Amino acid sequence: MRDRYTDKIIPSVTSLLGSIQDVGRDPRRGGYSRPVFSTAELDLRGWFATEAERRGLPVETDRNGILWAWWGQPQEGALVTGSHLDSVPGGGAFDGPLGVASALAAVDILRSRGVEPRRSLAIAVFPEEEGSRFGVACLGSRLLTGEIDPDKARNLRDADGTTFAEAARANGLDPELLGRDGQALARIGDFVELHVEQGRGLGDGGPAVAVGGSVLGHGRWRMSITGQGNHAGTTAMADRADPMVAAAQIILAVQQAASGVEGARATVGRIEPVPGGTNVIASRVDLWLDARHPQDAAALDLVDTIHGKAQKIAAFEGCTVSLSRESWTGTTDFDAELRRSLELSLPGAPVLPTGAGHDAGILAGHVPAGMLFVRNPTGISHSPEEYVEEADADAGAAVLADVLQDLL
Ligand code: HGY
Ligand code: MN
Ligand code: MN
Repeated sequence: MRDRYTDKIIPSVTSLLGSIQDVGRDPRRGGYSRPVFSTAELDLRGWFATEAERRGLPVETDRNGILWAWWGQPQEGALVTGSHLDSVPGGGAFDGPLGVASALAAVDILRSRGVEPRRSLAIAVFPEEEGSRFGVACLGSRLLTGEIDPDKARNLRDADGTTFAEAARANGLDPELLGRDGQALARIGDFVELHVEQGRGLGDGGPAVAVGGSVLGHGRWRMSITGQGNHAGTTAMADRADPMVAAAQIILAVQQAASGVEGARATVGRIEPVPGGTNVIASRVDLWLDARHPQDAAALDLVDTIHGKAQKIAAFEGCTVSLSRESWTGTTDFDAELRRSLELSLPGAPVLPTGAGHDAGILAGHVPAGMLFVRNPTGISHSPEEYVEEADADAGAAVLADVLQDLL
């Protein structure tokens, strides 16, 4: 792409993303599966370090596994941009990597303009933003800010039973050092995350980039429904306490309860019968509820309603149900002053709320944080159909460069 001020050729965001397009492809689900510390995510970390060092930005990994690429000395009050590289199972190519690639392209653009930063600039890459492996979204930024207890984080387990402490140690971190990092936090004077839009707020035509206004409150709860495991062929229908039958009714109850609350969203996207045999009546079913609402109390009330319905359904089916909260972040407005600065850099750009959680949403409770969203013509995300046109991706990087230049 050509920079509009210098007319110099800059590696396009699309070409940067093209160099990782085969990393972590998921042949079964389609799209990408890049859980934290998997081979795929480690390859992406390597790609980022190579691209950053190629630009003269030394990369360091902090005690929470966050990558920091520095233009200038690490210092308090620096300007930080970046995003994440991990994905949901079968995710798209842009959720996370677009923000990282755009940050690298923005550095190229600023260099081509001869910008000499008056304060250091860093590109940060946060681990486990999706919470796909260890269950807690934005785990890296929650650790950095102290929003999760380090012991709870250390003991999180993935589907194979590996703890986050074990995975962290296997990847060169000292699990005992996980937790709030005041020095790293002090280095963030402002944080700006560019992200693919997850929705259609930008529509067609018009500006390709919007300013983030707020992040919808969002939480995750695990429900375990316990029944009586038995043989599928020798157990009469009247003699069953089948947790799968209870789960089916509970999932329907989730959809009905959320549909009745204006602005609410509730989803069961993951269900795991135990033991999970075709000819076996399950003994237990675990399912995960994702619930969100602009008003925190409404989200929590909705979960209470769902829990009450689940208990009645389970009892009717001769089962029991337990509910435990795995993560929660209330609705967060981005820093007003930083948002105004972003709006000044993007005259006429819409200001959009987002229903998706982001590291910027966690950081916003601790440092001035803001977001930019780049048009996704499908509006679809957490799916292989997530998309960004090349011209819009390059427009996003150019706007990010403008914003960083104004803030530098
Ligand atoms: O779940 C979310 O909203 C985010 O994509 N982690
Ligand atoms: Mn994301
Ligand atoms: Mn996501």
